[in-house]
Amino acid sequence: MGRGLFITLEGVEGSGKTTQARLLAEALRARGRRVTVTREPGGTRAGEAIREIFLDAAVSLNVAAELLLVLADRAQHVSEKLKPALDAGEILISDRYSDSTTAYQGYGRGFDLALLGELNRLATAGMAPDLTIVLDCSVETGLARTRERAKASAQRFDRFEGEERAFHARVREGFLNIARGEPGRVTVIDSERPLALVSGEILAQVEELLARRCL
Ligand code: T5A
Repeated sequence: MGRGLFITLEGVEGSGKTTQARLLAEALRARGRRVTVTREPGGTRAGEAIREIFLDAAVSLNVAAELLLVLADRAQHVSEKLKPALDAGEILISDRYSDSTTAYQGYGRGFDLALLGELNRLATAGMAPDLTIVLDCSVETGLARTRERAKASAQRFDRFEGEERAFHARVREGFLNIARGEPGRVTVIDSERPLALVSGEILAQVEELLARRCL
């Protein structure tokens, strides 16, 4: 069994990650590929339990506690789900991964980036994505989309959706900085545009990588 391909989708709230993860998986499956779609926080039983606490705005968490919770989620996710899927030769699509921690807990909350990098390496056991797509849209567009959805389903804001605009702006800048620092792994795609245009560009990137890797 060969190694598969690990793709992560990143970006601010409402940038379209969940929708694009689903569309990408459908397109790849239609081409006969074996695909696993997963998410962080979550993706395992432990991870879904952690997600409940992590997102609950009514639960008080300081920055270190918030960081360590999401890293615990990641450590379990890597060993229980991500690594087995990759070892089985699948295409693995994760809706958020380690760049979200750098962007949210690092750039957003101000946690020391060097120490955060070390802790992320511990949690990932060194497993880095082959391709990361940052779906980039303005904070206003992203939050308007999530607010619209929350209104339609009568949901309350989670810990992050309720944060001030400046926090989300730092998170967005964080993702763009990560992309500037690792252009070989990270591609930024403008997700203000219609869904079909965005999904077409993502699929083209993935197909190009599959061809380059002879997969
Ligand atoms: N977090 C996570 C951290 O702080 N640190 C970490 O290390 C990790 C892993 C996760 C939260 O946890 C934080 C970040 C997050 O705040 P979540 O519920 O998983 O919480 O939240 P998000 O990942 O932000 O997911 P969202 O569902 O809010 O946003 P998505 O997935 O980016 O957007 P999506 O696809 O659900 O789309 C939102 C709406 O917009 C529409 C969709 O149809 C949908 O209604 N839409 C578009 N409309 C028009 N044009 C387009 N191009 C559109 N794309 C999507």
